Amino acid sequence: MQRQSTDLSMDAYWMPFTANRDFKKSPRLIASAQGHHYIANDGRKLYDGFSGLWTSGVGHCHPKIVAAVQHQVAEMDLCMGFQLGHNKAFELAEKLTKLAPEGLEHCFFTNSGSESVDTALKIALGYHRARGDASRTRLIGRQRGYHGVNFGGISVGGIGPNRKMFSANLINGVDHLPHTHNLQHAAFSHGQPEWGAHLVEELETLVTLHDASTIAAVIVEPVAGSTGILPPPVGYLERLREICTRHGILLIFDEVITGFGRIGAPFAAQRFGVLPDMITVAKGLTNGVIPMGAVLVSESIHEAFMHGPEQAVELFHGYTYSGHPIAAAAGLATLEVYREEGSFDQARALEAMFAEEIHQFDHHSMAIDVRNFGLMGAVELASRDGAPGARGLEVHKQCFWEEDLVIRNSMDIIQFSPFLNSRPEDIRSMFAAVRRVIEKLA
Ligand code: PXG
Ligand code: PLP
Repeated sequence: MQRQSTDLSMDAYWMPFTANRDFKKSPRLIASAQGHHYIANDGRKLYDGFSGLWTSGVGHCHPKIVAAVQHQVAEMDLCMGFQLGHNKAFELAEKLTKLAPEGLEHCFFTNSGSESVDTALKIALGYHRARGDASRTRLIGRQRGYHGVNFGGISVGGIGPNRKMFSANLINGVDHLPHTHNLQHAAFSHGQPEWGAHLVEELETLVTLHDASTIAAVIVEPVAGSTGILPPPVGYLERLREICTRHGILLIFDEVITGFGRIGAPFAAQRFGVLPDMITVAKGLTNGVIPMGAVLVSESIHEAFMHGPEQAVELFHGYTYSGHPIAAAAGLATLEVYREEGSFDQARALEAMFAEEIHQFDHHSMAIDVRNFGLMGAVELASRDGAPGARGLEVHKQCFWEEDLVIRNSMDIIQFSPFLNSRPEDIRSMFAAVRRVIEKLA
């Protein structure tokens, strides 16, 4: 395996979600990014099969977004965001709510998906309280759900390793629906599995157990992403909406990954025709160029807060950088690019070939499942005896060193997140490269 020579001191930087000691023995360092490629420190041009980190749908350093950021940083670097405002935050909120399904008419800005999730959970609790329904405090997530890394997000989240170190301090009164992955009934499904909608009935069981009057909200990823792509079983989200509505429980769609064209529509809510009460977003909001997230909120939730004396703050929540001018400028330019280039339709048009290509792995002896929806895809490899995750990380590394390709693994699940404006031949080459790597694996 090749090595990049570097005299960089690597000790100080504690890298996020990274095997730090392993990485620093053989660092994979990137010097620049342009369009669909990274340039590594050693000069190699690598194809980015993950669109950044699900972030950069229209490619790296899109000239229009770069120009907007360059202009904004010189014009106004920061504007105090509490009791003061600037045009671009209002314009972006307006445009986002126009893009969102009808009914989600308000927008609260954050700086990341994790902050969006914790903000949405707080708004849910505040909403019930504002309506005199303060006993509705219970939050319900789903096993294998990823909702970022803040305390609220890991509490409703369902990824064991993200929770265990903090388990005694997770927020109280949280339950989890079962996840929908099942190798026996739904392995190698194309798109949404036919099997599994019944699993949502567990919510009725939780309502019976706790009483609806104690439950504030349910949060799910419409297509679970980080855990390894779990599309919703046919009928699942529709039924989830019905149960929540019947019991006065708010439904939050965490669309940090599924938002902004990743599944061929502005939001999963539109793709599936299911209207949640709130949507959390980040990543694609600025094409990954500047950190920014948002919570899109229904008219009736927002309205519930707009009472009391007019001079009083309605929601005691906000971040120094909520609605940051540079992020807002990046967001506005990004939405403009999506519109001008027809990015969501481009993604939709690529879906069929992406599905066909990824399902070439269905008959590979090492694959135990292949899952896809929109431009989200996963090939799940059998784990090596006694070394879960080893194969997956090896695929990531071999792709980087031997195939000039960046993809991601979650344990032994190889994940793909191609650009919304990918060239079909690049998607084909990417899978061919991964196939070569897997052939060589033990
Ligand atoms: N919700 C969802 C559904 C996400 O996918 C977050 C919240 C948190 O966003 P921030 O911006 O705080 O990271 C995410 C982020 C992966 C991977 O490998 C996915 C995410 C982050 C890092 C890695 O799939 N999703
Ligand atoms: N910690 C301290 C000491 C602060 O003063 C602030 C914000 O003023 C924060 C944390 C929160 O930072 P942010 O608003 O960027 O989330």
